[in-house]
Amino acid sequence: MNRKKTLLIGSAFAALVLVGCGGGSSTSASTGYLVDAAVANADYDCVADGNFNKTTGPDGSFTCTNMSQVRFRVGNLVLGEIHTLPSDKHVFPQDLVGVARTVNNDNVVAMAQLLQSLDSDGNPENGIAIAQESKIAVAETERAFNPADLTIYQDSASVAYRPTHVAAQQHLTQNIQAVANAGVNTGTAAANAGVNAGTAAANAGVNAGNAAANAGINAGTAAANAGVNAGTAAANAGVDAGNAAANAGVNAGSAAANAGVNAGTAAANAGVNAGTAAANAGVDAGNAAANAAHGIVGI
Ligand SMILES: [Ca+2]
Repeated sequence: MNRKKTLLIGSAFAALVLVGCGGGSSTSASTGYLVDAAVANADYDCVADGNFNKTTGPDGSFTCTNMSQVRFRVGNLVLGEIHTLPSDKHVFPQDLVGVARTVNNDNVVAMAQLLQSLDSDGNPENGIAIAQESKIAVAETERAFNPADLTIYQDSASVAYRPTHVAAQQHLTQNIQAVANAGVNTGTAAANAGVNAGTAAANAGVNAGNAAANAGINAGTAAANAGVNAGTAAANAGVDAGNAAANAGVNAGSAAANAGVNAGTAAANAGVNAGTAAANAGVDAGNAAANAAHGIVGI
């Protein structure tokens, strides 16, 4: 490969600095993962970004701003390209070959066999880490991966572990299923979280509504009670005033009646006295006349 590595690495560094400075939403980087199991220290080129000679992280991660053309390599051996980042952000050999994940054709399985055999500890179950010397040895000049040349690549890289077609296919299928399950679990957890948040918001709304209704009821009750109290006080005041007026009338009437009775009694007494005096005078006059007829003069 005749890439100008120093210049290109410098370009990649400048791009990272720009991303780190938050160079705008239209240029934000995306991260995907190169997998059979996670493939660490593989090479990739963000072709659409113009950034080349990058290596995948320990988890197989790769980062480009524009995913419309990303090329994956093991040294000079080109595995393939993607032209969009899969929705689950994982790139399997099928994605590099350009077939469905359900397809395990010879090209796909041979690529899985190569990646698994390049694992530095010969145990793809714990991830695939490609040693630097294996990358350099696997192909001296740039070429496209050819499933017919699998043994040549393995011999060039002096690999110790060479999984069979069946074993490599099983390992690959298991990891595809694991990624799919992780996606389902993530989706379910997100859905549950959404439901819980919605329920909590609904409950909060109901509680707020109940509190407002109770506050309204309390205010209404307090106003009603205040009205009743005021009415009762006014009624009591009216009753008191009425009672006082009635009592005053009764007292006045009683006084007037008593005065009439007294006056009548006095007048009657005066009549009686006058009658008595007149009667007495008549008696006296009669006595005097009788006495005179009997020759009694005075007493
Ligand atoms: Ca390993």
